[in-house]
Amino acid sequence: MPASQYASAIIETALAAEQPILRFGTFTLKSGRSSPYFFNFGLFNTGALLLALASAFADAILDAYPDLGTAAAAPDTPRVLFGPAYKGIPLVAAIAAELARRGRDVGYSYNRKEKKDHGEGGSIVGAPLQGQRVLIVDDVITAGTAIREAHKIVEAEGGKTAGIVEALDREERGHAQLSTVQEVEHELGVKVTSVVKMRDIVAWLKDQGRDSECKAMEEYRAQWGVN
Ligand code: OMP
Repeated sequence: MPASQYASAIIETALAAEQPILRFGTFTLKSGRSSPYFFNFGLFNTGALLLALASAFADAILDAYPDLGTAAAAPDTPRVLFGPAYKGIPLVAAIAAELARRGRDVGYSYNRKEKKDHGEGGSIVGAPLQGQRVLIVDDVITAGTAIREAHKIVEAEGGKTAGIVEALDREERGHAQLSTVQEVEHELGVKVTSVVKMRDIVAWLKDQGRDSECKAMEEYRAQWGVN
């Protein structure tokens, strides 16, 4: 499926939700930047919304790794999905279930935030990461703090980060001229795949003739975006 198709599907789902998941206005980000839009992935909070999100993720993942979960998967294709606590937990479970529905069975796991010193022990729940090639699942990468943390957890468990898939790439500058996503790709030596990019939102707004919102997005991109 073309990337633009699952990107606009998720944009439309986000705008149509009872509590709008994608909003236009003025929002202060974790980074302190003042943004004309905000995507709140915590609001994919019904079964139907979660399924729509998981399905768009599955589309993006299979686009990036067509052999994932097949018997013929290449040695460097990820084997396990990892969802960092807390937001990554329902997400990774739903994506794994959606991939299985499409005949692609892969392991999934997530971390506990609290250390457990009895019972099964350890901080990872689900498929073991030891010796595995791991695809980290996340919602938004802005400054990259959360994703670098998730990478450390994977490596500490003996896994190898083989890729990252995120719901939204805001395509914003990181520390210098590269975007945060490009910085993370260089630093960790892996590909970052996204379901929606900022440019998809701009294209969608243009398509709908929502000129003032489109203009605000373009201005923001001129200030914080990358070439
Ligand atoms: P980093 O850990 O700095 O990469 O920031 C990621 C976080 O940004 C997410 O987990 C959200 O809390 C937040 N965020 C969104 O969820 N949606 C947006 O559109 C923008 C942000 C943000 O604050 O930049």
